[in-house]
Amino acid sequence: MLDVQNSLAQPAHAVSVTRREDYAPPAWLVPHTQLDFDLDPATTRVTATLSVTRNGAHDTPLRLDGAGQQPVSVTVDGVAVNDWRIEDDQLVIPLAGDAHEIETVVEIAPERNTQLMGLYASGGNLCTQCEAEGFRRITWFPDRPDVLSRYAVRMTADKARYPILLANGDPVAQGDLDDGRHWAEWNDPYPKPSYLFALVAGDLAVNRDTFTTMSGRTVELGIWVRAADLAKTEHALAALKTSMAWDERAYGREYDLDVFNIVAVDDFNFGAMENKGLNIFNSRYILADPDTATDYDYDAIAAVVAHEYFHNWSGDRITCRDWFQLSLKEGFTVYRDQSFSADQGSAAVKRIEDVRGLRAAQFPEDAGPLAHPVRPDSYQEISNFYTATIYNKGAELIRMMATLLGPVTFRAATDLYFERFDGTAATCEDFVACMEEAGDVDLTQFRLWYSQAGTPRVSASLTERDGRTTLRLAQHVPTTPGQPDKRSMVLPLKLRLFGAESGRALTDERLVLLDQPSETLVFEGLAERAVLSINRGFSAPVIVETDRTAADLGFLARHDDDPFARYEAMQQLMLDSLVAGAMGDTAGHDAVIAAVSDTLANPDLDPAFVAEAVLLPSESFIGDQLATVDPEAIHASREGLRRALGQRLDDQWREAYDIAPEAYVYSPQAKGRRRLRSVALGYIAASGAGDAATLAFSQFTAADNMTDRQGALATLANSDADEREAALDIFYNRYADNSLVIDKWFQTQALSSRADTGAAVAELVRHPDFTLANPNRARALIGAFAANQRAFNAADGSGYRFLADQLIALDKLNPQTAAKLLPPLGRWRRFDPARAAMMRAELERIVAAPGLSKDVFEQASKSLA
Ligand code: 0A1
Ligand code: ZN
Repeated sequence: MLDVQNSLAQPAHAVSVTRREDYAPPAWLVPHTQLDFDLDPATTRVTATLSVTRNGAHDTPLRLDGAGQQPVSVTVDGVAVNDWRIEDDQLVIPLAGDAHEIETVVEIAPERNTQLMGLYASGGNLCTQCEAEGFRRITWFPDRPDVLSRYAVRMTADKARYPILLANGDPVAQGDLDDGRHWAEWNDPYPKPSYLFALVAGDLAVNRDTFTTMSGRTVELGIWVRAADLAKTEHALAALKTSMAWDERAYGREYDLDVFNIVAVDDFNFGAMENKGLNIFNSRYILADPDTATDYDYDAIAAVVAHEYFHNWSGDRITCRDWFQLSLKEGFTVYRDQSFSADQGSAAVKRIEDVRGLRAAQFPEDAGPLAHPVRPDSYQEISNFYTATIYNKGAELIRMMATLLGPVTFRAATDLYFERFDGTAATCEDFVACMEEAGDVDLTQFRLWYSQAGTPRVSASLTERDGRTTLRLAQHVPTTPGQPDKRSMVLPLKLRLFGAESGRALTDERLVLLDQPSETLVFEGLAERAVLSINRGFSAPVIVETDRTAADLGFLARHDDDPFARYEAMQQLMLDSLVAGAMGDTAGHDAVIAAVSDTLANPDLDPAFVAEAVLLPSESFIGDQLATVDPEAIHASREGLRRALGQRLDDQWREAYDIAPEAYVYSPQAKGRRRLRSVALGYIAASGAGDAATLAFSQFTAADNMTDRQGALATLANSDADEREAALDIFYNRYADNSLVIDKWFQTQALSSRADTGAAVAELVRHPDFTLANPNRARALIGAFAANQRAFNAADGSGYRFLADQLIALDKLNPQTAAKLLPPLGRWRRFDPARAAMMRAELERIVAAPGLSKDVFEQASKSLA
């Protein structure tokens, strides 16, 4: 093992930590902001005029955030001044009075902005991204979310190159200039923080529609894309209108401006951004047609469109006081978008998908070196806190409060919240206090969910004696970095007992609040031996350990009336068998095969549910159950069970696969059938059947939609068949000019279960279409590879070295995106000493890389600690 004790290199910059406890209100407010942009990709001149007012009695100077730019000029009340100074990237201006007008002029270079924060160029257009701290890269400003200002924006640009000029709020005026340039003015009447500012200048076409709000106002909707993509905006536009109507119905929230614009750009660090009245999207969450987008893409587009739209209230009208409160808007908005999606199709399948996502991303985060509370206490770089914990665990917290209050009271509580905090920058505490007040409940102990990191573990066991059935529940909250001692939390557990013989429910569903280290529940007079169904609907985001036997789990997988619990029983049955299989014991196969067979044969089940239920847990999730991850043993165990399932249930897979082909429609039913077919194809291939590659290849060529085409391609990509190369070539050539589909081509290869995937990926970074400059492309290849447990954790350390090389190269262009790729290296504690040492060595190499960003430094140094 390497000696790594004192070898942590120092970063080039001093580490500065921002702490929640240091929050102080802003010294100066900015009621009004006028921005004038003379747009040009090489040099854009930004003139900002800020009306500033002293906030309370103090004598501190005005401090405006910047990012290294030199002001061309500074004036106070129309007079040029030179008594300003620059201190720690802040422009410090002494001011005598209580209200002044400050004008600064700066020049910035959007075309050189590879970080994609601030004003940047994408696909020949200019656009902005300001959350969290991008506005300071545009102009000097108190760039913090609790400074709300009314913005008026004027843009001037070359008319031929940038015929469309958009900003927040409503268009006010526009006109032409003599020199081929034109201008437009926009005005946003709602005070907003700087992170919600946006502008777009480009050559864009629009898909327009209108929406009539519940009070009868007409809103002009527009989705702006490059002209060639216009036909791919229908689904997003429909989703937008459905979201607007849903938010009126479900939360009583009406849209508040006369226009709502969405712009799609190809280069974007995240999914999308909720800028007031001008959402900017990663094009992957807008563009769809059946030929290029999968069902998964369609669902994700609707979810992200809804998410950003819902932010208009949970984010824009009520924003966050400081970035420690990020989950106030994100957790709540994810909960809102999850509820929206659940209402559009199968709520049960949506819940299963959401929990699978939570377990894939958030549970490992909560169990590793980057674990942090939903409301963190400190950060070095806020961009690193756009995490599954803030978003997805945050959504689970809201869901638990909704469960505790019940739907009617929860709605009264959100009404209270929206009414009381409208137009302000609020805190997580404000939200909880509204829940408490409207729900007339005491959430004192519940608040620990915001402050304690780590996934609670619950153990549950049923015993029977003398006709009494006793349920023993105990909880344990693991230690996490900086939090050695944990207190017991409130865990809302829905549970029900079933008769092992009759299959009948023996009790009603109960909501048990486990708020002690352990508790005992006694059930008297049950007619037969009971089987426990617990954490139904995944009512608490916890890990439940039970002593249920394979027979009990198989029983629940067949009979539980809660679809999530039924899915969960099957998953547990599979997991137990897979974990045993990784130690060489395959005796558990039979019980899994029987339960899968019965599930496939059950005519009452929705195919979409069946597809989820019969899918084996991922290799990573199996690894999460083991003290030490053995990637090869896990892979072999999972492939072994897949093969056994494929062979033993061959007839049933073929029956599921052979359902009559239908012309493509996007509906929950059709989606479910496609999903089940593709799962069946995977099992047929896993069985080693001689015709599997032929089947996959003919599905690939005959498909009239991307779901079936990519499903077949993924199956072939895992195989050694001759058809593999042919399919990859056909796919590439067919979509060579569609970057979103080429991302799928890279990703499918990076996720392949073949033994040579590491070598293939190392080759693919040299492909002419590969670039680190586009975040989608970097994630499609590098991110997907790092998520491929077997390939990434190759015993010779080549996967670790490769990721570190790519990360160091990407950091020079785009620190935010680079930092997001780092966490797989931080999982070293979960591996054997040889792998752990190699992972640590790569983390050390990253920390020592010259000119490292603070984004990557924070992630890498915390991962080593
Ligand atoms: N608020 C956005 C997420 C987002 C955060 C940071 C960004 O900067 C690169 C972009 C988007 C959301 O929740 O959708
Ligand atoms: Zn969001």
